[in-house]
Amino acid sequence: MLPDGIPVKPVYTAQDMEGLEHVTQELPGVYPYSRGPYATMYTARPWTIRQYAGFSTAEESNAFYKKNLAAGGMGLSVAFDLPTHRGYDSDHPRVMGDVGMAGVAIDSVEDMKVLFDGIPLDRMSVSMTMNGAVLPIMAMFVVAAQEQGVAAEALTGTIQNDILKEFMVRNTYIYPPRPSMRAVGDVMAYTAAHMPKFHPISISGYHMQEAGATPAIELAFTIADGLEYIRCAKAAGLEVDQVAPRLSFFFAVGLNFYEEVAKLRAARRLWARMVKEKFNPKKESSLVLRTHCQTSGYSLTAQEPHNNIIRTTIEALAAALGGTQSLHTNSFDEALALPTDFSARLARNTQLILQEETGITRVADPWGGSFFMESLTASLEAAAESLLNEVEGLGGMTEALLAGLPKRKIEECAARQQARVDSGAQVIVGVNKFISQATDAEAVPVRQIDNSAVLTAQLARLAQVKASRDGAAVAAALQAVEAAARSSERQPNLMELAVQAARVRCTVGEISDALERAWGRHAASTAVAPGCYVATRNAGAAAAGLDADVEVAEVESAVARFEAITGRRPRILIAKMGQDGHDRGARVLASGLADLGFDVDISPLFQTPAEVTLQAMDADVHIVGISSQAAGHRSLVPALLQALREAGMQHVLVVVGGIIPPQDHAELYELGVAAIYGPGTRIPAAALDMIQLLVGPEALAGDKAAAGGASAA
Ligand code: MLC
Ligand code: 5AD
Repeated sequence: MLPDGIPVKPVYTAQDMEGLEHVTQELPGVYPYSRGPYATMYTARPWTIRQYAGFSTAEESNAFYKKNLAAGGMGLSVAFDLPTHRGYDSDHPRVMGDVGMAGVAIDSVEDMKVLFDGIPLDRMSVSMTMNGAVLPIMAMFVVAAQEQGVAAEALTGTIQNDILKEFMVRNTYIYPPRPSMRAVGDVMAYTAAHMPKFHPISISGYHMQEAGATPAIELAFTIADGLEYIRCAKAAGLEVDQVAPRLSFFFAVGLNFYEEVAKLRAARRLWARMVKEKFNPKKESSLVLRTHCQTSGYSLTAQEPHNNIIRTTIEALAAALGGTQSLHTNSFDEALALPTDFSARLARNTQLILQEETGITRVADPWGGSFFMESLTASLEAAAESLLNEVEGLGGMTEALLAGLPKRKIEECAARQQARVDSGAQVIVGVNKFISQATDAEAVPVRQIDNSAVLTAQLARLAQVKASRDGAAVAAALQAVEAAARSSERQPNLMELAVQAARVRCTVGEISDALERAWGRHAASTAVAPGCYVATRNAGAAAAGLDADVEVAEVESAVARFEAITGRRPRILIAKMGQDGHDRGARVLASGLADLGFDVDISPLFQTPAEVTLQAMDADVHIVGISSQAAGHRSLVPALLQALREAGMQHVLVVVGGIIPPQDHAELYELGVAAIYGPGTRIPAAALDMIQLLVGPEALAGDKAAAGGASAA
């Protein structure tokens, strides 16, 4: 049985093709494109090796890009830092810990020019992963190119500009959904008018799978998003044929090999059918789904990190056999830190070896006509279509989002998946089976970013930009952006105004603030999906003939004993600090611990240490659990410990989870962190460990030692 409930049989025959006879007639490059968007596929041109990268300053990222291109990379893909994503300049007090950490810091056109210095933008296609601050960043790209002598018309590439999935899973939104969709539409209208070779959106399922979605759910919600963006383009005044040929997609490719191949085949067919049915375009190219893929970050482990090279290779093969147009392969040190030069080279070479040494590029859609693959493709398509219809029935994805449907479905999947991994029903080699005593993780050197040096460099350039620009022109440009955002007319186009603002050296923060004055900032709900974790564990136990899951029962009795000793159940505040919006871990932990009997509070996203301290005091918690996925822990955790001490809350147990390189553990423990729970930690093990840290071993007395133990997990 696949995670989507699709059964898999040991053998497939011609009987499984009943009702599917028509698909045996399909050809690559021909409607409905299941077999690929191009007739010749990789026989004419292999997929683009496009490695997502960015860190520190524009200078350092530029040097990294040039090295990558010289060594076989075929396109660029920019990772911006979190302050930039969220519309803050590097000097904003909320973001100091995040500048340059998870991507490159960009404050103005001057940074953008350095980022692309010496890179021929008329020939090199550039992907920019930007959603929240899409208007200023896209505008700065256009202006930087113009000032390097390349007209907007000549630019090739892709801007992610997919805000719907930000509200679902990725969390780098700034404004509420409806005005955010207006910005998306204005970018599409601008590129349709001025940048005919550019893809104005990358409709992304990737982050849904990373957040827990099964392949069918990823497929359904991504196609539903795509339909919504065509409606959004129409609202911005475009015809379907002016936008659909340049829409682009982005999927995750995880380790479920057959299902991932089938997903890409089903995606093309479902999209072609839906667009034809709902919008009836005249151009054939409006029906063709072209996609980028990225191997799954979630599938990679901190334990025995070199195993990740193998996982990524298998995922990359699935993406290629599924017919992707462009691919990023993750680096093996993914679960520890950002890629080093060495790990990035291996990741890129994985694709070069697939393209140059294996011969897989010689045949278009080699799976075509396979009894199993065609049947699986049809099953996935049907599963996705039924969920897609549910979304359409609610009035499309914006309405479904506001009703909370997609987020809830994805979080339920994530909790169930965690329960299956924790119980061992889903095997992860080196994590819950074949655990090695080797200490490879400690031996892997990781990229450390000197945040204070990046910050100093950014502040200096910002000051220089602000000192040398025309203050009146800046004020007028920002005023125009704000006035247009406030107006209910859709003219002038916000991208046109953002370009003018970028040209006179308004910063990312200033343009974003002008929009925020008109639109406000979005705050997400903190409610989590309860019940799935323990229900899945107990269902697994029942299938094995047991009354209940033994480990779950063990934690529940430890919680009861804790309550008998202290008069309260263990209460934890799970908090996210800085601009790191990766909240799958935090939310799964919250729902799992709540199922196990803890009292759980969850902080809003993007908190400062002082805000977390206040919430911890208000809720009078025993534990603060910090989840950090974007390298902010080195500055934010010490600041939190300090703030707790100053508030007289030093008795509170502080535990940290997420992506914490082993090199940083000693320092965090020395500062007073009680425990670090890395990727792969089983929730019951962490629960027992925290109870024991709070009241000593007596709360666990009578139970056998916690299976696994948190530190080994
Ligand atoms: C290619 N071409 C062919 C062909 N193969 N023509 C005929 N026959 C064939 N067999 C032509 C295409 O038509 C096109 O020309 C040109 O060659 C380039 O091919 P492509 O297939 O369009 O590839 P590419 O330019 O690489 O574009 C791929 C894409 C694009 C359409 C998927 O949107 C893209 O590159 N996306 C990348 C997105 C990305 O990197 N995102 C990172 C997210 S990371 P023409 O003339 O038609 O253009 C992230 C992580 C996080 O999100 O959360 O932070
Ligand atoms: N450089 C390289 N890869 C990155 N990723 C995220 N940020 C960067 C970066 N700055 C990758 C990781 C992550 C996925 C979302 O993108 O693989 O899992």
